[in-house]
Amino acid sequence: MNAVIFDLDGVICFTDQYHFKAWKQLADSIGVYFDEKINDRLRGVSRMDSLNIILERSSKEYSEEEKEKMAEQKNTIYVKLLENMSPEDLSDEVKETLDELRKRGYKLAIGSSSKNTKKILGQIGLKDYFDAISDGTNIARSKPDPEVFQKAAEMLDETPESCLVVEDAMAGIEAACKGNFQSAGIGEAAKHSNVTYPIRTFSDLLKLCPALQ
Ligand code: B16
Ligand code: MG
Repeated sequence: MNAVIFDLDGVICFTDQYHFKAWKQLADSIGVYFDEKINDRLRGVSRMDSLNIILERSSKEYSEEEKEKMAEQKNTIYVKLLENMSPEDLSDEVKETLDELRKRGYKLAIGSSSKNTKKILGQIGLKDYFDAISDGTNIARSKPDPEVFQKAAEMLDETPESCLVVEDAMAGIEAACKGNFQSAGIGEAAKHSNVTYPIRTFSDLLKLCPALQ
């Protein structure tokens, strides 16, 4: 392994509560039921795919144009909530593990479905930290398609086989698997039947990644 590709939301930091608040506000405004359990299904899934999951509960059919508008409304609320994030939302464990992996010689990248990746990295003080950022702005297909990780590997000039993907979402482990990446699953993703390494906590990565020559 030469490189580690990290998912952002749920791995490096936690934006769940903001996604939830913003989707809830949108769902309430159109009278559609939405709860934490449905929110769990949105992990790692793109904005439009998330909206389609939420609208499964709606009796009304919406046009693509109306859906675009709703997704935009949700994003405006979400981006405003992201202003609450600061370097304090980056845990010491995550920062120290990242620094140690870099010291051990690994290239480090982000592979996130979020179109707000750069904004979030800026808020938590990691704006120029990673060697590559592949996110919702440079892909056509979202997880479980492997494209976001394939682009990250290309940016790093590495093959999928030489990269470890770190994910918290089932869709992310599926994507890693389809793309021939090794994977480390944290939280829910540790239970995926195809995960290469289930991990309990972020710093467990240090057990999987010895110093490179
Ligand atoms: P945005 P990740 C994902 O980020 C989130 O887990 C998912 O809930 C969200 O819908 C998606 O990003 C798109 O986010 O609306 O900001 O473009 O886990 O892939 O880092
Ligand atoms: Mg995630």
